[in-house]
Amino acid sequence: MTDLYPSRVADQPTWLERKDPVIHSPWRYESPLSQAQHEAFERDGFLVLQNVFEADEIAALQAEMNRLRGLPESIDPETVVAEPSSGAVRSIFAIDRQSALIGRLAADERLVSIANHILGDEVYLHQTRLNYKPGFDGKEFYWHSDFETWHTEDGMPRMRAISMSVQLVDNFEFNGPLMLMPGSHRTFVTCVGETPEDHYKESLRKQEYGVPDRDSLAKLAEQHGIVGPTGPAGSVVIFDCNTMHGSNGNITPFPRANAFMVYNAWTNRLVAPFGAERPRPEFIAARDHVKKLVPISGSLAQQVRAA
Ligand code: 6CS
Ligand code: FE
Repeated sequence: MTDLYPSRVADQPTWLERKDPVIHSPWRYESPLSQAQHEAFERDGFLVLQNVFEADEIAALQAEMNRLRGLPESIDPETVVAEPSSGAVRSIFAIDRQSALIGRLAADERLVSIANHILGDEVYLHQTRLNYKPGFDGKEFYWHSDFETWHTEDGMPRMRAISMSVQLVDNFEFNGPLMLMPGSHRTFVTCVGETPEDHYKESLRKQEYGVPDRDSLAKLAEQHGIVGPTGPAGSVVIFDCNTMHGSNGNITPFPRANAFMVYNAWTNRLVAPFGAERPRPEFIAARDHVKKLVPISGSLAQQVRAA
């Protein structure tokens, strides 16, 4: 398959035009986004939705997040990533497969219907994770395009995937919220440096490869600016797979936790990595056990009561 976005192959970074649509369906009256939201996502490469979930649903998610932070027996240790310095839990991957409630959240009609609309296809979960960004110890996520990694290391062919970050606690401007460069999704910044063997063992703690060069980041920030959407627990940040983003460390006592789901178009399923010897493991990039998501309606809190 032709590599439309070759990265980590040259010794100089380059800028490539995006070759894929941002939204793969036309806006219609019955679309799950308003016309203004549809146009905002197209223009900026991200969208923030507030008050998507009810208070009892958020409470159920927070209880589940706290339960999982204790790393119960049921959590596969391989899916847990610790903070480089303190050893505190930084992320738990494949969380939809290890928590019935997060699995239910990922399949919720309020999220999947938007993914179907933006990606113009049925969707499956490429990756899910619970990010804890603990108080005092939460380290930064340096600037990056997710697609650069998913294309180069996972074999994701086209820019036809989106991330949804459901904020599980209030996101303030000071506890390390996500920062995005609006409009950066239209430029693919290639990276230099060959992908090391088993790169994910380091990159999920602190990413060193697949990291854009400083000149490119400065130029993108100059052109597009930087925004750091904040919002109450239950807000959802939806962003395109190629929107440049990162987040600062968290030295406040307030954790910044979110449930992070990546929806990939069914027709965009992974092939062989475009820039790595071997594909990353299934818990980071779903390849073999993928299934089309059937949207589920109703309260998440019901799921807990029924369990
Ligand atoms: O490598 C990855 O797939 C993950 N790393 C980051 C920093 N964002 C995307 C994704 O969760
Ligand atoms: Fe990312």
